[in-house]
Amino acid sequence: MTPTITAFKASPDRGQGLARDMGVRWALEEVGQAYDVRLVTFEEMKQPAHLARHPFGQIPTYEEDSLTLFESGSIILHIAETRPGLLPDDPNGRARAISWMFSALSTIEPPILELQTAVILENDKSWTAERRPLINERISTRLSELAERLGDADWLDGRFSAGDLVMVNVLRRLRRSGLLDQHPTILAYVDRGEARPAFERAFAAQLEVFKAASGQG
Ligand code: GTB
Repeated sequence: MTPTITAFKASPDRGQGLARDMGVRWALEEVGQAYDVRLVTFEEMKQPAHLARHPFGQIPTYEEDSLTLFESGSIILHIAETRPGLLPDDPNGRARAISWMFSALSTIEPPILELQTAVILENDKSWTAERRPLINERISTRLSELAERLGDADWLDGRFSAGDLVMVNVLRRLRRSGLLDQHPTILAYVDRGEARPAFERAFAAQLEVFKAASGQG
């Protein structure tokens, strides 16, 4: 059965591919798996039909045969484990690629989310201006450490893997902050990820949804 994912009917990111369906689309494109998309409104996401798919009423979800998954990281891991192309064959390389997926989501992403919360949700609060340098510093430390490990390699551990896919997808969120510009190695790494044909197809697909929703299609 063709898998079905869920995505925003009208994404608040205005087609920039920053919502979490982007990584899932990208993974599906990398492995050459066709997919259907069920578009949901914010209201529909909180209705019983969607809550049965996702306990927290969010996107993305993934349905295939009798399996329903939520959490973009677990969905990408499932895609990578069930189709060739995103995880190495040797068990140790596979385990290391999965480590990079986890580190993207649990070590690199948290301070990036802090920044997004400060900028988008708490910009009017008195503490935001004071906190911004602290948050930027936390992010920059992680970027320096990541750059040190990446060195002059194209990808984190040999060939492109699900670890790179999740990492690049997390780092993309920093583009507007200007923080990537201070870390040219990481900026080039993100550029490399975004230049992959599978990324471009996934990006174009989510942009089409936004254009259709905003009458630009
Ligand atoms: N940990 C979960 C995962 O990785 O799947 C997080 C899922 C999540 O945060 N989903 C968001 C959602 O459904 C959409 S992606 N939110 C609705 C809700 O919680 O009620 C997060 C997102 C939203 C908007 C932008 N943007 O506008 O730039 C970027 C990212």
